[in-house]
Amino acid sequence: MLRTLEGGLGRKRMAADSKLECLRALERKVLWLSTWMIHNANHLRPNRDGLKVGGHQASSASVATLMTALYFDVLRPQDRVAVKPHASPVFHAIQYLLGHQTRDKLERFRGFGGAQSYPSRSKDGDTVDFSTGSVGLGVGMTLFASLAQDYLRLKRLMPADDPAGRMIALAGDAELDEGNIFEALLEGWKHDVRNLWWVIDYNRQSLDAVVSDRLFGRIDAMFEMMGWRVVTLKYGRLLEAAFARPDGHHLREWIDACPNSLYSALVYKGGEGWREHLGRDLNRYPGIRAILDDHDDDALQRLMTNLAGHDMDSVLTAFRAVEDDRPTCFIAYTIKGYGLPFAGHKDNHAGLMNLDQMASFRRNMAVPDGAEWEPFAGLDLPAERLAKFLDGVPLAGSGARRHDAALVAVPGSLPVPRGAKQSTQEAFGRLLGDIATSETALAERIVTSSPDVTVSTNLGPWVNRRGIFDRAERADTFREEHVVSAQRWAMSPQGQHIELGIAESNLFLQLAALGLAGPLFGTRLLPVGTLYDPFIKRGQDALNYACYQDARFILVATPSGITLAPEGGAHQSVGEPLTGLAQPGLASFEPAYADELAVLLRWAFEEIQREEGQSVYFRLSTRPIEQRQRKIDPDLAEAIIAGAYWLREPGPDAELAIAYCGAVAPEALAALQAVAEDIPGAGLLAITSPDRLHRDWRAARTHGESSVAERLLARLRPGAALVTVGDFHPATLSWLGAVAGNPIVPLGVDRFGQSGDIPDLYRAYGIDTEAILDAAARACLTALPRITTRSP
Ligand SMILES: Cc1ncc(C[n+]2csc(CCOP(=O)(O)OP(=O)(O)O)c2C)c(N)n1
Ligand SMILES: [Mg+2]
Repeated sequence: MLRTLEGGLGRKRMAADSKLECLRALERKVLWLSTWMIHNANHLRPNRDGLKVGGHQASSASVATLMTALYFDVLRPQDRVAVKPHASPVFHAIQYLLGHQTRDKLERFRGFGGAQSYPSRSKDGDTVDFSTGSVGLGVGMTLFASLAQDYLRLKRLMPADDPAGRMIALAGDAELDEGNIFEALLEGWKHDVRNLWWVIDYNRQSLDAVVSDRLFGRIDAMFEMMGWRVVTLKYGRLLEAAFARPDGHHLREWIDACPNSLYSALVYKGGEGWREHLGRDLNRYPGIRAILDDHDDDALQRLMTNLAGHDMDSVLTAFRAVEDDRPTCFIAYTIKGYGLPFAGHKDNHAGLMNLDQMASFRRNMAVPDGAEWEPFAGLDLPAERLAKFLDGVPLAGSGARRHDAALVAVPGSLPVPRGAKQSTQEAFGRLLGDIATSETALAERIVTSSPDVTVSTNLGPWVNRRGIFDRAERADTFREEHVVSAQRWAMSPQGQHIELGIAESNLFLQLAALGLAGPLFGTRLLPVGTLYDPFIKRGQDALNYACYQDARFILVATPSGITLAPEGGAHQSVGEPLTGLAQPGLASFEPAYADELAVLLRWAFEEIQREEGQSVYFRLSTRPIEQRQRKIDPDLAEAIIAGAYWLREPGPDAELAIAYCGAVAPEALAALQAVAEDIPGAGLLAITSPDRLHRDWRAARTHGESSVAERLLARLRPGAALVTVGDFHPATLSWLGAVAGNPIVPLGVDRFGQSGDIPDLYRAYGIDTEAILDAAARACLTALPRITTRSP
C-alpha cells in the first residue's frame, strides 16, 4: 500500500518536474523571440523614415517568466487578461508558440499590418482580451470586467455551470502611480468584486527612473485594506537555499535593506559588483564568506538576481495556491531587462541591444543563424517533447476566445414623450422610464451606470423601476422608514443600474467592460452611461480607451454648454462636440427636440449592436423648449439620423440659411422669423449631428460622391450666406462653409462661461437671436455681390 502511494507520488513529482523543464525551456524561447522581434524591427528591417521603431526589450524580459507561467500553465479559456502595454512582444511570442500568431506578423512587429506595439483587441484580433497602451487603464478594466461578469452570472444571463473566468491584469509597477487604479480599487471594494488577479511586475523601475523604496510598503497595505489578498513573490529557490545556509539570514537582511537603486545598479554591474559590496558589508560572517567562495562571478550574479518573479517554480506555486475567488494582488519581484546585457540599468526602458550585444545574447541562447524564428531552436529539450507539451496547454486548443452573442431585438419605434415644452434631458428620462415598464428583451438587457449623477441626469424613472444592482439584497432604508422620496433605491442582483462613485474614468471603464460583455462573456448588454457633459474630459482617456477596443455603449451627457446657465462656468462644456466629431468609434448627436431623441435613441440601440457599428454619444440639455407638433415620417427619421434636415425649407434661390444645433433652436427660429420680411426664402437647417454630417461629407469627398450636407446646401442659391449657431465651440460647424463654398459666420462659445440666466448668457457669448441676426447681416454682406447681381 505504502509502496503504491510512494510510486504514485513519485510519478506525480516526475510529471511536475517534466512540466517545469518544459516551462523553463519555453520561458527562454519567449525571452528570445520577444527580444529578437524588437531587434528585427529596429535593426534588420529596412527603415524608410529614419524614425526609431522601438519596442521594449527590458520591460519584456521582466515578465517573461510570469507570462510563460500564466499562458502555458495557469490560464483557462474563460480567463481574460490585460497585458501591460510594453510586454506586447512577449504576448505575441507566446501566441506564436501556441500557434495563434504568424511569423509574418512577428517579422512585421510595429510595422503596418504587423503585430501591434501594444496588445490591441481591434488590430491584433482574437487573442487579445483587453487592449492596453495608456498605462493604468488596462488594469482598471479587469476590475470592471469582473463586475460585468458578476452582473451576468448573478442574473443567470450566463450558464450557471460554466466556471467564472478570472480577470487578470499583468501590470507594470509604475502603473500604480495612475490615479485611475485607486479610483477603481475603491469602486471594486464597494461592489465586492471577485475573480480578479493583479500581477504586478515589481521591477522597481518606471520609464525614467528607479521607483521609490518606500512606495510598495504602502501599496500592499492598501490592497489589504481593500480586502485583497496580497501575495508577495520576493526570493527564488536559489536565494531561499542560500538563506538557509549558516549566516544566510544576514544575506536576506542585506538584500531586504538594499535600496532599489543600489540593487538595480549591482544587477547591471554583475558578479564582481556583488562580491565587492557583500565582501565589504558582510565579510565578518564566515557563512557569507563561504557562499561567496562557492560562487564564481556568473554564479553569484545568478544567485543575487534570483528573484521569485524569475523563478518558474516559485511563480507556479504562488499562482496555483490561489483557489478561491478573493481578489488577489501578486507583487512579483523582478528585474527589468532580466537576462539581457542592460538588466537593472535605470536607463533601459527604451534601450535596445546593439548588434554586438545581440550577437552575444544569441550565443547564450544557442540560436543558430537562420533559425531565429524557429520555435524550439537552441533549447535543450527535444522539439517533439515541447510541441507535445504546447498541444496540451489549456489555451492551445480552446478555439476562438471571442463569443458571438445573439442580437437583442429593438422595437420599430419608441413613443415620443408627451409635453408641449420639455428638455432633451427630460425626454431621455421618460424614454428610458417607458422602456423600463415594458417586458421586452430591450428592457432586460439595458444596464445603466452613472458616477453619482443618476438622479440629476434623469435616470431616476429607469432606476425606480429596474432597481440598483448589488451582489446582495439591500433594502431601501428611507422607504422602509416611510421617509418620502421620489427615488426608490432598493439593491439586489436583479437591479439594472450600477451606481458608481464620482469618478468619470470608472464610468468609462465600466461602460467599456459592459460594452464588451458579448464578445467576452457571450451575452450582449446594452449599456447606457450618464454624466455631466463637461466631465467627459475627466474621463476622456478612458473614453478613448473604450472606443479603441470597440466596446459598444450609449453615453448621455447632460446638462451641457452654457445653457446650464446658473450652474456657472466651472460646469459649462465647450469643446465636447469637437470630441464628438474627432473621436473614432463614437457617433455623436445633439438633438433639440424630444421626437428627434426618440428616433435617435432607438437607432442607437441598434447601432451599438451592428457588426460595423459604433458607440453613441448624446449631448443633451436641461432647457425646456417648445416642441414641434408633427409626425416624424421615415424620411425625416432618416434625415435626423443622418445629421440634418430643413426645419424650414429654403425658398427657390434662397440667399440665406441659418443652421442651428441643439438647445439654441428657439433663438434660431426667432431669428428666422425676424429675417423673413427681408429675406423671405431664408431656410432653417436643423442639425442633429455635426459629427455624422462631417463624416459623411469627408467620406463622400474621398469617394467622389455627393454628401448629405452637399445635397442639403444645394437647395440654396450658390454663394448664399450661412450662419451656424450652437452652444459649443464654433469650429463644430464652421466647416460647413467649405461644403459648397458658402460665406459663413459661425457662432458659438469659445471663452469660459459664468453664472447667469439664458438671455444674459446667450447675449454675452453671442448666440442669442440678435447675435444670429447680426451674423446673418454680415454673412449676407459678404455674399452680397453675387446676390445683388441676381436680385436688383
Ligand atoms: C498614461 C500613460 N502615460 C505615459 C505612458 C508612457 N509610458 C510607457 S511605459 C511607462 C513606464 C512604465 O513603467 P512600469 O509600469 O513600471 O513598466 P515596466 O516597463 O517597468 O515594466 C511610461 C511612463 C503611457 N504609456 N501611458
Ligand atoms: Mg516597472
